[in-house]
Amino acid sequence: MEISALTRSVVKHNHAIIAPDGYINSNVPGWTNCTVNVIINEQMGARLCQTIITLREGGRLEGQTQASQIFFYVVEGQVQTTVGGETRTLTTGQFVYVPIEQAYLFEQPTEGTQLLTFHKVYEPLAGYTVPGVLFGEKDDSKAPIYMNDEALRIQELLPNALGFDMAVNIFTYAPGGHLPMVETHIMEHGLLYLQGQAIYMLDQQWYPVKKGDSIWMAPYCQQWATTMGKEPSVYIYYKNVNRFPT
Ligand code: UGY
Ligand code: MN
Repeated sequence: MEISALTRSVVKHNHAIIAPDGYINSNVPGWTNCTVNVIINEQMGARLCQTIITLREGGRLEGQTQASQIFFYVVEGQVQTTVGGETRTLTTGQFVYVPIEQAYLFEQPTEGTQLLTFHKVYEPLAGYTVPGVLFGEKDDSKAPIYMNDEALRIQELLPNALGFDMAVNIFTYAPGGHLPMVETHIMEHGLLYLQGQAIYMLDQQWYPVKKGDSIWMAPYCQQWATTMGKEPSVYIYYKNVNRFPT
């Protein structure tokens, strides 16, 4: 029998691992017939919000973004999505980016559909227009090799353009793959493991992680990772980008 007093989750001042075993549900106005878990939020010192939403039959997310843009990614399942006058059925691996001040509707999900969201307060940049609605998908053929290492591939899901102040990337590590260096940087990350297992080093502490785990890394939280086991490890992650370092 598992011991309920143990968990792999940790919450520190500059990083957190959130494993699903500790989830407690939140009610979010306008999001109905679903379970919402707020994984990362300003309450823990972060400047982004990350949620995981599990939709039941009849599940519905209806709302209007305000100061924060929201990136919705289908981790599993299928849902009908209407944003900016366009209706599409989104399935596993597909996403929609919803800019600020934009109405959105998700409805008619298959039972158990899981969505990941990243929210960030949008910082306008003089001379650049606010991004519009964007649909897209995970596509391994669009994931170039990272830092000349055949074992590492990154797909950028959002355009690399100054109008955007957030990036969302999918990082795939083939067996044996690891980050080429310990990263020390100003950007913040929110992250969800989509596949496999790994060892993550955060602020000189070592954590075993796997599919379904989320990680928060504050600015300057030192980070390194290596995949573990015989299958690739894959995560989707958020990063704030393209703004003046105040
Ligand atoms: O883009 C990044 O900073 C990325 N290489 N970091 C990470 O995967 N922890
Ligand atoms: Mn990084």
